[in-house]
Amino acid sequence: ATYDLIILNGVVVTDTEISEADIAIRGEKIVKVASRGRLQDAKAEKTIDAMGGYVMPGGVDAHVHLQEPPLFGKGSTADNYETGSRSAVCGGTTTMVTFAPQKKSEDTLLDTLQATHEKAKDNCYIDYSFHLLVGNPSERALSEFKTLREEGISSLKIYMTYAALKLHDGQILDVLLEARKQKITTMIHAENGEVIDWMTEQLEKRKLFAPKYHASSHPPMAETEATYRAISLSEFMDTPILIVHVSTPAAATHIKQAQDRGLPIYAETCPQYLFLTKKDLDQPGFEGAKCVCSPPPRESESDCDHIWEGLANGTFTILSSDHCPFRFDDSDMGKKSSINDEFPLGHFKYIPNGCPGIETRLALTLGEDRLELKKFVEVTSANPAKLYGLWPRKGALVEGESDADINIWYPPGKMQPYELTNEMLHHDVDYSPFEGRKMKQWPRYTLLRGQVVWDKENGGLLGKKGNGQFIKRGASELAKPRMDGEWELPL
Ligand code: DUC
Ligand code: ZN
Ligand code: ZN
Ligand code: ZN
Repeated sequence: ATYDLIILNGVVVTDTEISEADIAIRGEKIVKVASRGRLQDAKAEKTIDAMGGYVMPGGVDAHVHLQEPPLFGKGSTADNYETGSRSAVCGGTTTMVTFAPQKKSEDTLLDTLQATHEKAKDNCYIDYSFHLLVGNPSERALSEFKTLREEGISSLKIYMTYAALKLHDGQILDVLLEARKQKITTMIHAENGEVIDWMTEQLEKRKLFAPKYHASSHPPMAETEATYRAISLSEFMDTPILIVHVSTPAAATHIKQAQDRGLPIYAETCPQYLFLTKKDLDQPGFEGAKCVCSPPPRESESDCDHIWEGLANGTFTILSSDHCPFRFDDSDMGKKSSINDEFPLGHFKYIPNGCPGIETRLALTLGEDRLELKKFVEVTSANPAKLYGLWPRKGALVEGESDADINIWYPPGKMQPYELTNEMLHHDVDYSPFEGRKMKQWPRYTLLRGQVVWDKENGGLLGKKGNGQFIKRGASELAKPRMDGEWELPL
């Protein structure tokens, strides 16, 4: 046969085009995208009839926490590389970029990278790479950025909050300067840690410990201020940044204004800021702990509307899950590790921060019918690939260049609307913050480098752990300094 697999009768959607087209795959690659009918008589080992469903590049989730030690409150992440990537593939995500976390007490990044490779190796259902999480930008760590690039790592993340990770502004400048030299994209968690600590003390004085006070302890101002500070530091150093998990309309406005001035400021948001609000934290008993993440779900649906608008108008470059899973009913490692003798109903400040969402990101967002289809592909697949140096191998359907990582969705209206339950999901977590949501979509088939790894109606998960490969990444396609040459100290 000429081809290994052809996909007929789909509506092919990329970030730039929608067309009635058929796709031919040979080995691991897309070799032909042809207008309807032209592949009808082609010889192929196997044919999939997409029946008018959307055919899109596989999801790229560029913000995933797996197998991390306690960093964000008590407790460690529930999913390891196996269960996290299994959950990903069952929801149509074929590439993930997880964090390789360096602690404050560690001097080197290369050991961190090595240790994270060991966690992932032979365990992943999907392709993967790492962002280095820089907890200690020591001279040694900074001098290793060059080697990181040679190892295929072209991005890192830093924090402006969390005792275990927080960098002060001078350290952020150190990181930005070296990142600029090495063409590394810097992701920033922008919340003002001192404001959070101060608010936490005020709440404690008033004996307010319930999960909902997590939101009070992380006021929008803490995010807005830190976002503007991050933008200022980035502009000063003329180096691109990506602000992760933006939740606040005022922060989005600062980002938009910086972008309109031509600054290389990129931003990410996540489904929790599209679908959850403070109400989800304000549940009877300890239930609200399920939705404790940072930044927290915000005040009202109008905040969510603003975040949707930011996706539509390009303020947000990417939509990631920030999958950071903790089990709910687990008093050692999970949300309930924040319950103790002193705080029998829990204390918000000890609740590990994070929600699972790697499997629900695509279907939840697509099913909402609120984003144009090309925009959906752009923010969930094409842009994360472009931003982090994976494009056009990932996030695209380019003949001869793109891996055959593909989602085939149900034709619009074909799926009976249903309610999401945690039982449907494949993570190692005992809840979903999106339990009970009305869903209209799910991937019918998912392909990873030409192999059907998910077939919803025939066996479900068909992929195997170990199918996923580490992907070496190059420089960002999007994030570049405005000026060429070395940064000059302004005198
Ligand atoms: N926010 C979370 O909710 N979890 C992990 C880290 C973070 O910044
Ligand atoms: Zn703190
Ligand atoms: Zn973060
Ligand atoms: Zn995160």
